[in-house]
Amino acid sequence: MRKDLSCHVVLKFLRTTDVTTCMRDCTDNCHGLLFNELERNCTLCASVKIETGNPDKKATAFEKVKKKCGDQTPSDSTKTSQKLCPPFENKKNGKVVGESLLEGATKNLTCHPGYSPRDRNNVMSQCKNSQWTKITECAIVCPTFENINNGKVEGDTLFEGATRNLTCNPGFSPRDSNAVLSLCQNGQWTKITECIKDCPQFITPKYAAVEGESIYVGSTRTLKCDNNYKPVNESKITSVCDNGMWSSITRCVPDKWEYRAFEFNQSIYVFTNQSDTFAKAVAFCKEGDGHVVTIDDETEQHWVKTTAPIVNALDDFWLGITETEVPNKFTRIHDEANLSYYNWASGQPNNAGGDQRCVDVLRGSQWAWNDAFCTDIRFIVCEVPN
Ligand SMILES: [Ca+2]
Repeated sequence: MRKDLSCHVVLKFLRTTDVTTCMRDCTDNCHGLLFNELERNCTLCASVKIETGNPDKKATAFEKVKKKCGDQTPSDSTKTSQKLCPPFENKKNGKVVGESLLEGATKNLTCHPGYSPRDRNNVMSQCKNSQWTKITECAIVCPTFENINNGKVEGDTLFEGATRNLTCNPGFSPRDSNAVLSLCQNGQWTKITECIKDCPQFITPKYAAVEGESIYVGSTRTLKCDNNYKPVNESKITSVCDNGMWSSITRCVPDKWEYRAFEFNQSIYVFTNQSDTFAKAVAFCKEGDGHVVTIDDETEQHWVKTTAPIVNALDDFWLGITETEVPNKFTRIHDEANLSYYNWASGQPNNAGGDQRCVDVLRGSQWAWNDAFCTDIRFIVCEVPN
């Protein structure tokens, strides 16, 4: 059949709605024209030239069609019944497969290795009203996902739009629970949070209550002092859990305390305006969950020496140490630790009068130490953990 298919016949078929039938019938014939060249009617043969494929063969085909059809301009009805799309522009980093330019034809996008469709649901373009519908682009694939310390990520592909879900190991929690998902976007993984160690049980300071139960990173405890107590440092009443540790929280001291407080090396030094015997001083500091100040090394001594003068009314004050059974050996009374550092004033300890078993710090001797009678009256400085 149609061994001698003429332009007239071609045009006739093109006028029919069933172009596909025409194609099938004419594939092997049609004066050596290629299958898809039959899609174009005679007046649109020019588009053959810029189609993909073998240019020489196309050009020959074009010439043939032109020669045969040159004076057979199709009718207007033919033109309107045969809409065509323009040649498809190739996609970067990918290949578009599909030859027909006819209304209704489709083209499929395949991305080159190392690339993936940005939108996997939109890889097919269709010729509609002489326009190709918009399709997605080829995006670079994401690198291998780096593991997260103390957690595990789930997800497989590295394609655009792929996800990784983070689960922290037991005893660890996500720093930001809203950022446990990473998305492959433009060849990069979006930022994902980290797994942080949970905190231990919170130890509530004395004379106070705290609210809160969770022990995850970012959890907080806020101090509320009991009646007749106040926080020694108003600016530190909240503790936050981070890296498996609670940040320092202040302590509650009796409302009636009057003092100037300074922070140094994990402690609050409460320079009170009270003075009393050593035993009373010990009891006094306990009421504020602290102890009579001790000086444990040269750094602390230096700090006391530079800070004490700031407190105008302050005079000689007690240290929280007493003499042991061994003469001139002293121990800290709050935890019974032996002392390894001393800073005696010149000529001290002299055990004057035979029973100087307590220790005070002398304003008049650059805040160096002296052994004194425990019944002496000295200022009270309390050291409260911060
Ligand atoms: Ca003395």
